[in-house]
Amino acid sequence: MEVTDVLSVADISTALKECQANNSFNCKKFFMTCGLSKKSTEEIKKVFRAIDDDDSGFIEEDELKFFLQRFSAGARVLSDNETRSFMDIGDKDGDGKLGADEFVHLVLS
Ligand SMILES: [Ca+2]
Repeated sequence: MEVTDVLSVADISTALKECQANNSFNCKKFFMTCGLSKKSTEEIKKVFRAIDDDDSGFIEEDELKFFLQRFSAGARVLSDNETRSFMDIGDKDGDGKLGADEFVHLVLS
């Protein structure tokens, strides 16, 4: 499964350009621009599984760091601050990782 099965390459490229500068990543803006926030729960879960590289059922902080590279191999790595604030916004139950339902909620909220 590739994220491009769900999202268009052009929309992904626009979303990546918006957060090219260091520390400019905003997950809400990214989900909006890449088109993910308009997708169905099932499609969002497909993207979740693409980001959950080790198939643990959760996106951990070390996977979140490479979030942008799941969309395009040449994209940058998120900074520690960006990774932490992304996790803080999405991790509703405070277990330090993102579950599929937390991810869907974050994308659609
Ligand atoms: Ca994982």
